[in-house]
Amino acid sequence: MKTEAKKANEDLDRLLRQKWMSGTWRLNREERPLDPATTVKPHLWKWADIYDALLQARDRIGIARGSAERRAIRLVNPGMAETEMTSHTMLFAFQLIQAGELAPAHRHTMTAIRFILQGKGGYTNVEGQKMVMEEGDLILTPQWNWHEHAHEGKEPMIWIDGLDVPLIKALQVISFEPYPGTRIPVKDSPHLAPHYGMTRPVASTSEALPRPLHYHWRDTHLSLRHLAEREPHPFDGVALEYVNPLTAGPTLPTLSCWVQMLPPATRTQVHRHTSTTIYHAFYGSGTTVINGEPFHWDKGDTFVVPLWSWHEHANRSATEDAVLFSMNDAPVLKAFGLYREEGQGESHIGL
Ligand code: 1HN
Repeated sequence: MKTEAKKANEDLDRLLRQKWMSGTWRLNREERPLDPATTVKPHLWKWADIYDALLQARDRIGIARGSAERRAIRLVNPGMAETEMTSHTMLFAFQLIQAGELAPAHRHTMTAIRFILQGKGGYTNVEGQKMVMEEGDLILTPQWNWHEHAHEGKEPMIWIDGLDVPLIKALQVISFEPYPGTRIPVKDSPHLAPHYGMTRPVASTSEALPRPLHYHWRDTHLSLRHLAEREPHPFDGVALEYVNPLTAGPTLPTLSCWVQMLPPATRTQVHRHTSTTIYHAFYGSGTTVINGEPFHWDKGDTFVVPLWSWHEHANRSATEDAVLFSMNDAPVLKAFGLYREEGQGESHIGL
């Protein structure tokens, strides 16, 4: 009797399959977990390895229109070997450009951020807005904006590229277009440039909204120092989000960037949330414990904290500040009411 019923069920399953249908009674436990389950692995990349890879690429890979348009090294999450992404939603890469080189113009439906690590004299041009890169600056390339990078200095420029590639891929809306001309004209006439920082040339006839795409380290650093005079956030330390001043919302619709300082010999409390974060140690050294496993970081190291993982940070130095730059996908989760956060209110890192 039992086997007959089983056979009838199998017949039904087969019938449904043939007609491109399927019964919901087939759902298994893995598809209905109590807690979010992720394939993203916690992982740390050492700066020495990233830097060595960049130098090798500098010597071997030329950048030119139509061949390699960018010389960038991606961080591949050990849980995402097939897609070569850093998390299920984000890609983190390190780009090197030499004096005189041009990373030719294009645009795509992916959104990008750049965080500048080394060099002087490089710039990125986003829709005619030429932004000269300085260490610690954050520069945004919103989706579908024409952009190119060039370098008029001497020493190589190195920066972080952060993008929402895997998210846009999952939504199946990747579009990529090479720029039809050679260079994006720089809008430097007062009549064309919509905005100069918080001012506008009086001769300008433009009523375009300002495009706040460039966050200078000199400003960020001052804000961090001011905030450091107050009580640190229990889970995040002295932490700032780069906001979009036109919307008062996150840095970008899909990505939020943060910078956070851990004063000497301080640690944060353990918490977890449904967003994923990629951290880069801008300076200092510390330890981040992810689901009980310690990850020791020094300047330049980069690591992933997957969603719903318990984590806490500590500054390992008793005398020097530590600063982490990070990018997360929280805006996506918040937009759909999927952001959840839990705190344990304790710290396991002994100092
Ligand atoms: C891209 O357009 C840049 O414009 C860097 O510098 C890295 C990784 C994947 C897809 C597009 C850039 C990228 C990228």
